[in-house]
Amino acid sequence: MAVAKIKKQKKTSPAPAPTEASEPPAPPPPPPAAASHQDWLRSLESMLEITLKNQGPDKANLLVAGLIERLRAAGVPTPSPVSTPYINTIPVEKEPPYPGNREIERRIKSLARWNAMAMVVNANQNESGVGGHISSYASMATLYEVAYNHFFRGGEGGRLADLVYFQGHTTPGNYARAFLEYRLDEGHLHNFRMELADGGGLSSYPHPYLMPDFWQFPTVSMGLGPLMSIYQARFMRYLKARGLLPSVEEPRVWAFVGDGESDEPETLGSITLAARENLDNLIWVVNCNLQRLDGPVRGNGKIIQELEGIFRGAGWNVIKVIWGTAWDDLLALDKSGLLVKRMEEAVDGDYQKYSVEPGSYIRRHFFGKYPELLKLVDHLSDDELTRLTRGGHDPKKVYAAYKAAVEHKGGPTVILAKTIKGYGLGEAGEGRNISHQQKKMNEKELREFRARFDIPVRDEDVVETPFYRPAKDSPEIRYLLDRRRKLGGFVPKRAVKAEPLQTPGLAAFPDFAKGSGMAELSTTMAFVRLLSNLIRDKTIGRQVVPIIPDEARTFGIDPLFAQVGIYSSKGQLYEPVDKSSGLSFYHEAQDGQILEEGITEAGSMASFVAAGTAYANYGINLIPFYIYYSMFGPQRVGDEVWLAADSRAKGFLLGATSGRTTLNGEGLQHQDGHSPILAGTVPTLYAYDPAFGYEIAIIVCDGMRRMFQNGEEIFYYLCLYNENYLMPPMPASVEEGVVKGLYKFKTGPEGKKHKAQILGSGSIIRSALQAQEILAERYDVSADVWSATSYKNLRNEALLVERWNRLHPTEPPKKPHVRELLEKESGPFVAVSDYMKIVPDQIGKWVPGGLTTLGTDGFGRSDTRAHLRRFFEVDAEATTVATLHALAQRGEVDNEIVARAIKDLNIDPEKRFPQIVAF
Ligand SMILES: Cc1ncc(C[n+]2csc(CCOP(=O)(O)OP(=O)(O)O)c2C)c(N)n1
Ligand SMILES: [Mg+2]
Repeated sequence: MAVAKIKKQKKTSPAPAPTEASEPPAPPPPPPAAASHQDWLRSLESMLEITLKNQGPDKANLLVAGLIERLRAAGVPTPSPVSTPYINTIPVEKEPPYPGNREIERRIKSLARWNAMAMVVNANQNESGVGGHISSYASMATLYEVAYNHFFRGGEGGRLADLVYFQGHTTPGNYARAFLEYRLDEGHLHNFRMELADGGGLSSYPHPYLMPDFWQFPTVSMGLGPLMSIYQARFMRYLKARGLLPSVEEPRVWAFVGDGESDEPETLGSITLAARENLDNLIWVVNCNLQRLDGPVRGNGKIIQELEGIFRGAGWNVIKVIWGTAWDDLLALDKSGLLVKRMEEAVDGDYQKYSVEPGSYIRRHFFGKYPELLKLVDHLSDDELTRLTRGGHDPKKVYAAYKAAVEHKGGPTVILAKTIKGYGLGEAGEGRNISHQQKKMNEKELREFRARFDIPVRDEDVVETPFYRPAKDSPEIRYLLDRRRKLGGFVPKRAVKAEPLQTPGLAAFPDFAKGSGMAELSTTMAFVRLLSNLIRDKTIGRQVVPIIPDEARTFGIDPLFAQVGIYSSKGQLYEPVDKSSGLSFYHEAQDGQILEEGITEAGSMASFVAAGTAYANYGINLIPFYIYYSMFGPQRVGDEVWLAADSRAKGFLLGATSGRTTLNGEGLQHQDGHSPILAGTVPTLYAYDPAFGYEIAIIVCDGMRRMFQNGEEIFYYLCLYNENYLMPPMPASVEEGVVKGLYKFKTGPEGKKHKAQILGSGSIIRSALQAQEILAERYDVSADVWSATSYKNLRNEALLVERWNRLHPTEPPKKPHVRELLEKESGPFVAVSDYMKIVPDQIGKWVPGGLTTLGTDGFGRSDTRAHLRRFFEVDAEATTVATLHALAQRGEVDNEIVARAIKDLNIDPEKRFPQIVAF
């Protein structure tokens, strides 16, 4: 049809309408029917020339853009220009009528504005320094309200709710809305940012950990919300492709993003994925209030134009909402294109200035640049000039954009909405650089605010900034509740509906308890075997979500490619070069189970969070296993791990190729000696450093039971190594010890003169086991070797007990588990770790007689394992000497023996020490 339209237009005159400025020359004659390509080109050129001459470059631009648009509509693939004129993308004639009651919606919005402002002002009046933000929500109110009244779909009636990533510091607006919806009461609002108050309070920002029935997504660490939203929308498609999404209408993912937030690499870093994956379930709304915290986002340029170019280049559908309805008449009158030219010329710094100055300033400086433009606004008073609103404050424009966005097919949409920071705050912060920090308002400012938004608060009460909510049966509340009912219930709302899984126990994996026989393998390989067993498991196999950032071959996971396939929305359109290579060929499939994310730990972590919170967002328990290069875990994406905890994500993080000396050859950047410390900082993360296959199986089974059967909202981190050795059979009765964090693995020989205890973890337990032999054979010492699977667990338990004792001084004191365990043993305690010494040191204070620790502080080096372990002093010899020295300290062996051992074991006592900073 569109093609027919193009053909039809050939016959009509393409010349533009004459302008007042000059009479256009006669239009070129239409080319004859059989015109050649050259004739067509010439005629188009002359049309362009005429437009350029008479109407200026902007109109010429529009003309070409219009032609390209026609081609595209006719299905002809055409490259998108990266930028379009600085006007609304949706022309006024294509705007749909507004479906709601504008007047009543304005009243609701005004009340939300007032209550949001009052919440922050009150909080800071009662307790100065509590903080909160007024101005960000003030700029967002229309963007949110139109969505609340017409777009956000709730999760009632068996459907899945839209997933909305609200801008982090606009929470007062969300709370004010929930108050008007009668979901929160005044008490809650009074306790904004007073979470420890009696009866609880409201968290400063969206934190599912703190308000688990309300918030779904933490967003206030800028950049993470947008990133998460992309992977969430993609994850939804993955679930759908695998038949795991209930067959209901697909929910939409909305992300509200600050324009300043777009500076974060995480915000824009993955946008091409959204276009590549045709995520038309994803809508971003960038609130372009032109300001960030300190000042303008792009004072010398235009953030909207910059973002448009980036998003269009990445293949997104871009809808600009720049100008409010009041500008439509002016734009229609502007036949010369001069107004659009002026709009393009002014930079964001200018626009910010126009938002704080009176109409006379706008007249002089904006319109006054060209006499023709001054004429254009002759009929408007100065006051009317200030009321020429920006698109993001105009519900009609915003509605049009949202409607176009939800109807857009084939790719994600970004709405770039121009607003004013602190809108409505007047001198208290509208458009001011201090706006972001504004937390108080004086009486005059409050009165102005009240008048501007018609808030029915009495004169004498204004200074008290009382919260205001009309009665439940008032027209406003009835209207908004009715809208929410029609849209399926309240948003945001976090509801856990997932059925518990029957997770397999250790008995389901007898091979792990048996050990590896004569076969040497690494803990990574042991884990991969467990993973493929789990994937094959009849009850939970389908729930397993393996996630990997381009390292499957490094970790030996590639056989899973053929087994369950790599998820690809397009399937596999080519024959992989390694198709004939058996099990590990690169097999992409539309229902693939593996998320092979490419080289993006940030993206992989985002997928982990999406999978690990599916129990709350989609009502389905999934078991994510995200395996990555251990150095690029919390060290690289620490804030996302923190976010995972706040999101109450469940699942397993697996730091492979871990250990500072076990990963030989790779050197400083790759050798991880600190991830357990970072994992230790995350409250809901259980950190383990297992040494053997059966330990991994025990930990994973126990973790699955706790998370997916019992519903505990926790997650796990396991260090995995790539050193091959025989995996021993499981000793009797060690399961509890493995889970708690410490158990005796191998008792030393009988009949020796001295006794010692050595704790090892992960691969480096081999240093302890070899030292056990050396000590017995050469130094008459019987050392017991323990596997310390989790120092974090031991420490946390001990801290709890210690605190209980402190607070119950008259009751018999309890004993920390680690103390209870170790005080029965004799001899000094030595720990050896492939991580920094601070890892075992965590339990030092509860170890009878103290703990000697060997660890790998300092930068890694590329060399062999043996050299590295000697260098970092964590090999069998160093462990032997440390044990002898500890015995000598207790007066049990002579110092001469230690000196002799240093010599015999070829240890250079003057060698340099890898730890860098010394005092
Ligand atoms: C990662 C991170 N860095 C810094 C901050 C502190 N911060 C909070 S709001 C803000 C400015 C936000 O500007 P913008 O995104 O434009 O949002 P607006 O308030 O203007 O809507 C900053 C820097 C943060 N929350 N997260
Ligand atoms: Mg901003």
